[in-house]
This record gives sequence, structure tokens and C-alpha cells, in this order.
Amino acid sequence: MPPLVPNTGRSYNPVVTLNGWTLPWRMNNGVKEFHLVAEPVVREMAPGFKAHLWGYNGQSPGPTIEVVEGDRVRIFVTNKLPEHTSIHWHGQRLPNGMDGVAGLNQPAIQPGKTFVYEFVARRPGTFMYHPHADEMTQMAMGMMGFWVTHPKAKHPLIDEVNRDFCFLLNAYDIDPGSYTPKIMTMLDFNLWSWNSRIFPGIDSLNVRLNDKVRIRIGNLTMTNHPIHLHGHEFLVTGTDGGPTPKSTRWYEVTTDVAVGQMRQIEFLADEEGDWAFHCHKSHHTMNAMGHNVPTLIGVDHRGIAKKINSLIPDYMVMGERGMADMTEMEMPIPDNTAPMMTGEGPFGSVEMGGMFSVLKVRRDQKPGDYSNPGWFKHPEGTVAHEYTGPLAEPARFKSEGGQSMPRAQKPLAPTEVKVRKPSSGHDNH
Ligand SMILES: [Cu+2]
Repeated sequence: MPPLVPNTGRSYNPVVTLNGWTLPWRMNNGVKEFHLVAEPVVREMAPGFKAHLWGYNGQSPGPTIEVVEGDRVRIFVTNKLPEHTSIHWHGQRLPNGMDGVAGLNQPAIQPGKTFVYEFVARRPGTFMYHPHADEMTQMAMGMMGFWVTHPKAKHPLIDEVNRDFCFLLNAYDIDPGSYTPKIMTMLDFNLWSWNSRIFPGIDSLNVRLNDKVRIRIGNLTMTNHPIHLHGHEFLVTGTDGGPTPKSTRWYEVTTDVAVGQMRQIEFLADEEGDWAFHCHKSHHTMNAMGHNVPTLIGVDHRGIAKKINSLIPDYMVMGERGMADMTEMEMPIPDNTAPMMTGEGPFGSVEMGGMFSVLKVRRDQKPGDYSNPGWFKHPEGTVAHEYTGPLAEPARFKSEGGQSMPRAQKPLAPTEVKVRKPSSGHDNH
């Protein structure tokens, strides 16, 4: 959804929630009132792949809540889940009884009941909300949302930007062919998502050349995510604790967002093109894969495949040249399964999944236009291409070098290693 431009209350420059939306409010005697409904939802995580999740107001993650520093905020929370819940307003300064830890700060909200939270959004910055009741289940099921408190006036540490994007990092474990996440999974998730969407089902970030861009990221998974941007350097201008002092900022191209943390990055989009933007853990840019698979790179198993085929006719050999073949393989997969890695680009498959998107920087993108401009048209002669001319002999590694603690004994006999090349099938020494 395009940014929700405020028509009541104080003005601000709204954020864009990737594949998401901002919750409308109503003003009631100077109080900003929101209504969140915790309920089961169906989330299309990528075209053709749907997950049965829990979320808020029809979606997981829930809608983004945007307010202005100093706003008095009242949030009604209705529980339509089969079990009790609560909401914790992650990072906020608020009265202790509004902090949302069930059992500690309030009784849990029972199914069918509505609770009301009320506090003043005292500090500008980037926040999240999530349940603090049966957290393991409810967060594994997708219950979380973004919260942005805009500064009430020009702030020395908060720059004005042309584009302000936000998304939450989340992870699910959904067996191929099924719909509901396995809630007991602790680390080995098979779907790594941004706002409960997986590449290629994630919005691109479309900006105008020389726009000042802010991206706000919150992590509610069980592991850290080094978020990496191509083609530009950025500054981390804010954390969950608020804007960072200018003296602490340095340029990076990757920033680690640890569990429970938020990071705000900012940069000048001054390089035209389609720039990859992704988590740098390579398993987090894959979809629905099993991890308990031995490596088969370099193994010639033509003979074995024939033998197994007589027992299991559908048996296929995978991965002897790497895993890239997987994108081309016409393999029967269960219904409602996301392809492991995909994404058709202008030059072929991108071979990615999960936490991956594209920053699209265009000269002719209109201010405020968030629509996808299509593929970048590279200027003549600026794309890597096949070379067929003559080449000098390339340099190759020749010596292992020394060692720091050599043994003062007679030298060991040389070891012979047998290597089987997958292409030839002959032994090479
Ligand atoms: Cu990651």
C-alpha cells in the first residue's frame, strides 16, 4: 500500500511498509485511537504459496502504527485467537502497567476480550510490537508489527528523507506441502522472510536518483541477520534505543541486526541501477530447503543413480555440479511449496529466495512515486559479458608456504590425494 498520509493530527513524512500497510486511526478528544485485532490470517508468502498464520487485522505482520512524538495514543486490542494474548510495545517509554507482559504487568487478554492500552509516545524512533504471552507460539505464527514515532519538530539527529521504508525480519518452518508453521522449531527454519514474504514475493524499494533513503529494519527471528546493500554505503542512524549520536556513525555496506534489535540505515541513492539488497547469510536467501543433505559436489554417481532407479523410478541425482541446477529442474513438488530459489531477472534466474529484494534507483522516478519502474536499462558497454579474445596464462597458487611451529623431525613422506573430476570420470593424480 502507498504511504498513509496523515489527514488528522500532526503532520509527518509517512513510511512505506514493504508488502504491508499502516493502520488508520481516529482522533478522539486529542487522543489517537487505534484498534488491533489479533486473529488467524492467511498470508500469501510468495505467488502461489500461502501460509496459515496468526497476525493482526487480516495480515501478518500486523499493520504499521505511525504516530508523532508527544502524541497520546490509545490502542484497543481485541483477541480473536483460540488462546490468550497480550501486546508488548517493544522499546517504548511508558507506564509499567502498559508494557504488556502478561502475568507481570497485566492479566492476559482472554479469547473474545478487548483490552485498552494508553500512553504518550515520548521518544521518536523505530519500534515494534509483539505478544508477551505464549511468545514462542505466537511469534512463530507471525504475530508482530512495526511502530514508528516521528519527531515532532526538526531533530538534530533525525534527518529528513525522501523515502522511508520499513520491514520486520521473520522466519517460519513450514514443511513443503503444508500450511501451518511448526512452532517448536528453534533454529532450523526453512523460510526466511521480510514482513512474512519471501523472494521473489518481496516489494522492490523504488527510489529516485539522489533521493535520501532511510530503511528501518526490526528482527523478531531467533538469529541475527547481516543485512547487505549493493552499490552504496550507508550509515546506521538509529537503533532500538533511538537516533545514534553522529560521532558513533561510520559507513558500512552490511549491518548485523541481532535478535530483538532494530536498525535504521540511511544513504544517498546516487548510483542508478537495480541493486541487490539482502541478508548475507546464504541460507537465508533460500526457500523451503532441507539442511540435512550431504554435499555431492564432485561425486560421479551415474552408476548408482541407475541402480537406485530400478528400485525408485522417480529418483533424481541432485547437486553434483552445485545447486544451481535446482532452478531449472522440472521436479514434482508438493502443492503449496515455494521454489527453493528462483526469481527471473533480465539475464536469467537470480537463484535466490527468502530475505532478498532489489533497490531500484532511477533518474526518471517521480518524487513520491513508489511504483516499480521495471528492469534497469544498462548504458551501452556497462554490462559484464563473455570474452573470447586471447588471454595470457593466469597466475595460480603454487606453494602452501611455511608454518609457524615446524616440527624438528624428519620430513613426512608426501601424501597422494586422489581427485575424481565430475566431468571426465577419469582418475587424476
Ligand atoms: Cu538472515
